[in-house]
Amino acid sequence: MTIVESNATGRAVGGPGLPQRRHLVTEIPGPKSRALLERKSSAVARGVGITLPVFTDVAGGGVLVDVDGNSFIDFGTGIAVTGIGNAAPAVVAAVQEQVERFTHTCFMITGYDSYVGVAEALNRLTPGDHDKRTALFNTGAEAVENAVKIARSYTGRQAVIAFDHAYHGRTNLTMALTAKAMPYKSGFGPFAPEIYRAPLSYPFRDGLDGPAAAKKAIAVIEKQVGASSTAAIIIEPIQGEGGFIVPAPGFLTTLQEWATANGVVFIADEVQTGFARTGRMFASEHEGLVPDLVVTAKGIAGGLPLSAVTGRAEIMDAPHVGGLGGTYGGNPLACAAALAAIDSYENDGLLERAREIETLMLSRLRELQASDPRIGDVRGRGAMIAVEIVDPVTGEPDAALTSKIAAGSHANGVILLTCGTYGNVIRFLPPLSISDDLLHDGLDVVRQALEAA
Ligand code: PLZ
Repeated sequence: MTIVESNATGRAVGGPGLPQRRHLVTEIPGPKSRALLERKSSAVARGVGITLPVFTDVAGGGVLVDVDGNSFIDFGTGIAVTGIGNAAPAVVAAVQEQVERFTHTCFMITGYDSYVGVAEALNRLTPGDHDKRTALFNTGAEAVENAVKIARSYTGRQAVIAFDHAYHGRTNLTMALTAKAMPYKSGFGPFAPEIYRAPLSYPFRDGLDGPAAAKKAIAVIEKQVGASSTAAIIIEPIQGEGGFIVPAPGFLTTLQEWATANGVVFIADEVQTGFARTGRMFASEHEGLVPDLVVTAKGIAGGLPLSAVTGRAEIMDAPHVGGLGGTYGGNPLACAAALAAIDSYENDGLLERAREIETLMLSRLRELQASDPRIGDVRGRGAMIAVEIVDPVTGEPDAALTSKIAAGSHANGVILLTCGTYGNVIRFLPPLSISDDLLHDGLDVVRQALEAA
């Protein structure tokens, strides 16, 4: 049985050349993964969890092959990262070319053109045609922290408004912005001050239209914080970890109008929603939203660690020279990867592909919902789709059933992630390089797991 490709040296290679099929050859986890799991538990801190008990050999297209030779359908993309496909050939080539020239200089010491190129691309692609600037970092959380620094520097104000169900990271400031205690915050306080939380639009649960939900949030901000103390509002245009919650139309734009009228910086956290994931380059575009600052990461570099803050030149340029940076921010390998990935998002029909995936997945999942009342809601955009699992009688979240569906899917060769404040949302984040056949096969596995649960 050979299911992995190899190169001239006999080393396994990933990418789209891998056989695109779900194929299990051992029990899950297989013997090699079990041995690695044992080493993990004696070598790696237990706080670093693992969703599927398997270790990766190669990945590409729409599959991931583990060290025992089991081929999984990838509905996770490493949490919305490898949108253009794992080991995408253009990214591999760009990184290989760069790694032989130089691996690092620190952009704050001596520059290189790929950093500037990524900044130019983000300035061009993020919503709005105003004058923009970009700064590069390593992770989503680090970019969020910097967006807050920049907004505070620009406004001279301190308070930051985040929302119910928000996820912005695991560093100290971003833990404070993140809404969910377990597993992200419990025991890790005290948290950064001057963070306040406003209610979110959650159409499935609050029944409010967008402007009405925004009015509620604005009332909280005005009464509990005060507009004149508020530096920024930060929000995910579609919430990721919080449950793939698409706010009601008009929620985001009403908030933004209020922010603009009150000198408050509007920050869109597009870390999970960015780069064609939702069928647009950025999810803000679905509502014509033009954020003051846009935070990006994940999909930006095809799997290499890179993040960015992009926004209005006058806001971005508020911090003093030397006020922003970091040793690795905008690392040359990550920038080379990003230029290749961005080119692919723009020129390989990936926006259209994301919309096709949306159509296929929504219709299959709504069909399932029609015959199974445990699916309370089907929602999402592009290749960012979710189902909310509920008790059919009470409508209460059913986290236990959700875990069973995920476990049943894992055991049958589908990488499937859950999310949500109540742990009752199954989320689908397939790569845009996946075939329709694999989407259908993966959805069949999920349906069977739901029926069996
Ligand atoms: N903002 C909207 O989705 C990362 C993290 C999962 P980092 N989401 C997945 C986990 O359990 O750690 C994320 C996000 C949004 C910020 C972040 C943070 O990005 O690159 O993980 O720091």
